[in-house]
Amino acid sequence: MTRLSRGRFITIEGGEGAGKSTNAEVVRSVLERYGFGVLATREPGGTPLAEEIRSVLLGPRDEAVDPMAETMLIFAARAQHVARVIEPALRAGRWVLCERFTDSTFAYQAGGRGVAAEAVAKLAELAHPGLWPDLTLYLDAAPDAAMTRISTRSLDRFERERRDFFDRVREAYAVRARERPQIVRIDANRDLASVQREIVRAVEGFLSVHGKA
Ligand code: T5A
Repeated sequence: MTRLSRGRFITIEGGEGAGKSTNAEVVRSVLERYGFGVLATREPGGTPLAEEIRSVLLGPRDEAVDPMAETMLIFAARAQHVARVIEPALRAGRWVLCERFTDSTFAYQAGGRGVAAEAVAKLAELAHPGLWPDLTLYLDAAPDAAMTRISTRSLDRFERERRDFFDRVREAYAVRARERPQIVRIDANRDLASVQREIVRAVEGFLSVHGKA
């Protein structure tokens, strides 16, 4: 097995139905082919406590959820996930592949809900000081087409939002992708085979630079 003293942290981002779960498998298989041990996880969630918070966040409810309360619940789950799962794995030299992380909070809570981006940045610094993804694959898909892909599922509290919410989420992702060179935008509107070819290219490009001790 290829072993680095500290593993690398890779995240997959994008809107609903963009293909994160489907393509996480592709990323994992490339990393394993190159000999890296991979821990695959997701947010919100990834530990028993954080999964409980996920259920609270995603379940439908009659009470309107205050955007800052929602943001703090997400960061409570994230702090637990980072402390108990992500950091120990990285320290042990494993690579962590996480579906969604703080870029989701910039997109959904800042972009979608209107929470100040500065507040999200402050909470991020408290919940995961100094930890940011080494590589983020951002699957950019037009909301209408991506929602059609998941239309046969029962929809969670976020997926029931209106179209303009998802437009704001997408715009916030676009801003984030322009600001952070670690974010690689993948056009996820194309057929799955084309998307996956580009993902393999992006991961192999990353490995050629960051896959060595
Ligand atoms: N949230 C989360 C926040 O608001 N703030 C935060 O900080 C965090 C971390 C989590 C929710 O929480 C919110 C955002 C979310 O609403 P989730 O289940 O983790 O929810 O995320 P979702 O985006 O809801 O997950 P989905 O399963 O809906 O989307 P995926 O994983 O992006 O899509 P996937 O891979 O399941 O694919 C969906 C379908 O599309 C097909 C697949 O085969 C599958 O059938 N597909 C394609 N079809 C054609 N062409 C392609 N290119 C395709 N790619 C995939």
